[in-house]
Amino acid sequence: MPLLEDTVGVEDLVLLEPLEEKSLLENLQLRYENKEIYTYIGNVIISVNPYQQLPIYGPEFIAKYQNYTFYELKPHIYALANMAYQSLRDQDRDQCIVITGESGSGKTEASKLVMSYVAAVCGKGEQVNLVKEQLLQSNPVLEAFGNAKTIRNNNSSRFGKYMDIEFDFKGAPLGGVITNYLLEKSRVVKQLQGERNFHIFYQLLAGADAQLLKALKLEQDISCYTYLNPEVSRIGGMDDASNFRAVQRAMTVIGFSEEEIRQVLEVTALVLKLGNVEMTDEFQANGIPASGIRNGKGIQEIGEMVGLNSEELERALCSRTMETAKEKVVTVLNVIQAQYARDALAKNIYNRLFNWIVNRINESIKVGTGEKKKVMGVLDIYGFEILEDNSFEQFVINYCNEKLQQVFIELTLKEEQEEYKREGIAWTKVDYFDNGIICNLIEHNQRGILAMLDEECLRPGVVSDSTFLAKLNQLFSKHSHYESKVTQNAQRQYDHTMGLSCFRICHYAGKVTYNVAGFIDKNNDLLFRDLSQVMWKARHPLLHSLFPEGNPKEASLKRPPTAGAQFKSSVAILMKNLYSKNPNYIRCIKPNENQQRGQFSSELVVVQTRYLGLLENVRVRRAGYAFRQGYKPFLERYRLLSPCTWPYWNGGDREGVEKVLGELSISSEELAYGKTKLFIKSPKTLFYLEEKRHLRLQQLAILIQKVYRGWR
Ligand code: AOV
Ligand code: MG
Repeated sequence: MPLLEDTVGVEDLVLLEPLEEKSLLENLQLRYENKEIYTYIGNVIISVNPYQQLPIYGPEFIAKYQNYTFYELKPHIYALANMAYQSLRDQDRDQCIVITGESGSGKTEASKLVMSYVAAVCGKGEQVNLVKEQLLQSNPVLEAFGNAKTIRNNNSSRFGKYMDIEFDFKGAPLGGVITNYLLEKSRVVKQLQGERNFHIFYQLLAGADAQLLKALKLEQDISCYTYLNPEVSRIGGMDDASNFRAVQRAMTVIGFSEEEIRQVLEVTALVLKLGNVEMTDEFQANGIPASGIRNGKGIQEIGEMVGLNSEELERALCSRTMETAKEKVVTVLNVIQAQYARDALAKNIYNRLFNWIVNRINESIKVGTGEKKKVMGVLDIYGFEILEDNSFEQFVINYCNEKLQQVFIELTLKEEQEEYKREGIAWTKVDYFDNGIICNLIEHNQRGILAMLDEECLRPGVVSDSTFLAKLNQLFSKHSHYESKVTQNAQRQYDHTMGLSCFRICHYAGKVTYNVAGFIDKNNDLLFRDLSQVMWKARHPLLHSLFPEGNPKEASLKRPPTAGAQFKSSVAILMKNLYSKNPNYIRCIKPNENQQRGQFSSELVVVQTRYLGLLENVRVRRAGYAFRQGYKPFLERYRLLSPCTWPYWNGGDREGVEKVLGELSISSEELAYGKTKLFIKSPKTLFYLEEKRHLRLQQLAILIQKVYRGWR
């Protein structure tokens, strides 16, 4: 057994001596430098991004991990996937796999490794294989439309994703459901220096043949499009053209028809072309600034492609109709406003297209109701973000992470303590920081920041980002996790890093300063009705279906929920979902900022280990017991170690376990007998038991051979 041989550092941080931040980092670094990227804290797995292909994946390794239990082999994501899958299949416990970490730490790769492991070990047969293939092929499609190159990660997911994979009672996959969270749609119209738009745009231009380009009325040259940053067109190691073909193939496998694929590409092309619609004020009338469209060719082509009257489209882009119960007033927009309307439309179309794709995939992979299902959820969601300039997006992303931390605390730490209590085992209390207070600051129904933002968005009269900020300052001046210039001045703190239009939240992971500029607008997330109405009129079936509220008959004066409110309710559903399952954690760490193999920056890693709460996690785990198991399965596994319990045992499970362990040299401090479970303090003891069992199995095998030969 490869156990404990060629171990680099400690494989489970529970075994770390002395236990402190420095030794924890050194251990991770030592292991990383020896290409050991996985390390445990009990059943939590830490994964440090190797930025290179390591020869530790694939069928051979899958087969290996399939046949051993968690602690028997080197730490590996496969071991975690195996544990989760087996307990789903054999113990009927729904599982979730929560993957967190900052941008570029390896979450998406980890989620794909989990999925491919599960696909490899679960069920066989033609139908099952199709389901597996569809589930796996959803990845390239979602990545094409939802991922982009950022400064931090060449393949950064710009949306959050939760996927429930559903299994039948035997553990064969039936299908799944994907939920997506908050696509970063601002990227459609503008990218930071060194970043790209969503992959699909480049894939389409690089991969489409001349005929398709012609049909979509596209030029191949990236510099033709204002929505595409010309400075980065290619990414090293990424072949846009061949990825385009892969995406089309994947869509076909999932079940998109040829017609649907064409329509998706048409809408994608439409977004690109919309960016080139140039606004001008040469249409200024009577001295009032008014906009119009300079080069009519682009809008003409858009009109032809999606079956729209281009004059109507132009009108919708350049003017706004205000409707009251009695009358309609049309105002012309100035150039800035018209550009804003155009960009809002592009972002909206793309965002809706993305949601449509997710729904379409779900339609293909969803499982009929009625069947009893076992579920494994995989969550790959944006990690905590502290950027130089933090806005509404960072605010909601960090809120989500705050909630996930709460699940982590509740489920891992609290549950740990409570289990000891339930089992009647003595427990020394470990203090930990409960971030409930921060969650509350953000999400409280009447008095939370999101509620205040909604209130400001809905309040009649003059509202702005600064009236919103003033409200927060007033309400939270004494809150221990809230700061702003105003509250600082009141306390005579002079902090030059804090701008006047900012507030700061002391998150569990660190302080983040948010600039309120744009909060109201982004939260409102309204599209002018003129635009939704004209989109609805398009003869293009897909585009038309994306704007149901454009139907004048359906048009209601009631406004849709704000972006913040929507996000909050989807996070609440997610939390409920996670709480109902048995959690498995993958904590991803990014070792350097350069996407380079072999580089381990302790300064960068320490920040992450802190906000992942790793040290605290180890402390709790150590204060208690690393391993626990019900008496019955434990006895089943180890009863062959004692002549009292092997081959026959008629007594109770717990007595049997006591008999087995009583004969081994294990210190009594290592063990605790709970009401229904046995607890073992350190993994070493478990290794020892496993080794004993392994030797005994070998002896038994030899014995059986002898008996067999004797018979012949
Ligand atoms: P993320 O999902 O955590 O970032 P990714 O999973 O996209 O990060 O990983 C970033 C890159 O690191 C990948 O494209 C790979 O090149 C490399 N990588 C990650 N894990 C592995 C691995 N196990 N083996 C080899 N290479 C790996 V973001 O989506 O930006 O938060 O929003
Ligand atoms: Mg990702």
